[in-house]
Amino acid sequence: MRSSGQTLWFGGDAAIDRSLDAMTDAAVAAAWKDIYRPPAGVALHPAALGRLPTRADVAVTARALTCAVAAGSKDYFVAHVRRMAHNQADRGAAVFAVAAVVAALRRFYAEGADPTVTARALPVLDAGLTEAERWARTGPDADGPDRQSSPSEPPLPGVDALTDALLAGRIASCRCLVQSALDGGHGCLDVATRLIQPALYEVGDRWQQRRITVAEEHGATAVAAALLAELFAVAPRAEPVGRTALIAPVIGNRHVIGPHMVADAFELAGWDAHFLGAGVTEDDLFAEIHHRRPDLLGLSVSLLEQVPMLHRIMRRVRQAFGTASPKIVIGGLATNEMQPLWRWLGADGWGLDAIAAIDLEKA
Ligand code: B12
Repeated sequence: MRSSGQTLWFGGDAAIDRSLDAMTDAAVAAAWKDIYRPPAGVALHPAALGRLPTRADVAVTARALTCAVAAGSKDYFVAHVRRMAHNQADRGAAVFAVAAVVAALRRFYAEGADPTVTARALPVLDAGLTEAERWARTGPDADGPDRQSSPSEPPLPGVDALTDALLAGRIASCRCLVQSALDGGHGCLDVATRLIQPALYEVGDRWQQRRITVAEEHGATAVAAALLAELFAVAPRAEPVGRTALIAPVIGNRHVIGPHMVADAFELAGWDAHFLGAGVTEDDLFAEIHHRRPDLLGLSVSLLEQVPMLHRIMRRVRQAFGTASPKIVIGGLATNEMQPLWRWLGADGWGLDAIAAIDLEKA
């Protein structure tokens, strides 16, 4: 894991946050126009177009900038730029595209923004631009993004066999593999995190490498969800601890198995745990927090582009509840691939997986 000092240089100012939020759409439109404005009389060659950034790249980076400024963390924006450059390299696109996006955003904020916003945004953009230009000169470095996608404990034997059985939709074989791990003395949480989770990661890798179809991936996921439901239904529960946890994927995150597993882990540990599925609106999430008044709010992000929404919810919760705010713990693949993120965003904790999430609360 890369270590990086936390850079917090302003304490959060709601008015500036609002101006920044309001400017994001204008920044995307201006930066997009800027990148695609060829010099007079020059038409962009179609081959160049495929290597240039997409509007989605611009929007994701503009939102990451807003989030970084609101969180007061240059480090988060630099890490975002690095991740974007890796993504560009992975999809065979030009790495200089990331520098082009950051430079276009910088021109917008330098020229168009109100002075207070400019003063906050430019140092963040400059740090990101330095990183993006370094990448454009040298190409991707070998170490890649922070990544620890395996569980906090080593995977159990049988991951490959389970992956194949999940993909073939053979639920009876899957049950046998789960049962033999349980018979081997492993608890339900261990089996979920160290057997079923790595099998799902393997499914994701095969899908990314186009070795399986989307339909196979969806089928495998459905079988895994059924296995997890069976597993947790019979798992022994600790005595009630009198604490409430509310666990939710952030708005826009459709990956629900991981946070559901975390909610189940809290339930087994004696918590009154509630899980909100995908598709919940921001208002519904807030209504649920008001209703349940949880001691702990666990938020899950799977993709890089979901991080700004995570931070927005964290800020809103703290503004709304002040000192009565629940403890906010974050997790999910995106946080595992950018491990200092929870500190940069000012969360109260982070868990690599369901086992680590529970340990965090025991500490
Ligand atoms: C199944 C799946 C889907 C399903 C999800 C269905 C469902 N019911 O959940 C569907 C089809 C919807 C889907 C969609 C997409 N997916 Co998808 N998906 C997966 C897959 C194969 C498995 C996800 C999973 O369940 N993992 C197992 C769980 C248990 O692991 P986990 O989520 O990491 O959770 C653990 C920890 O992270 C942690 N944790 C999680 N949340 C929290 C919260 C707290 C508070 C704490 C403390 C801890 C914690 O604890 C959990 C349990 O131990 C992954 C592969 C992978 N590596 O995960 C890809 C993957 C995540 N998907 C990916 C992509 C690209 C997408 C799409 C963009 C594809 C597309 N082009 O449409 C969309 C985006 C949808 C969206 N808006 O969110 C990529 C992400 C790449 C990246 N790093 O950015 C992956 C990694 C696949 C890959 N290898 O490329 N996906």
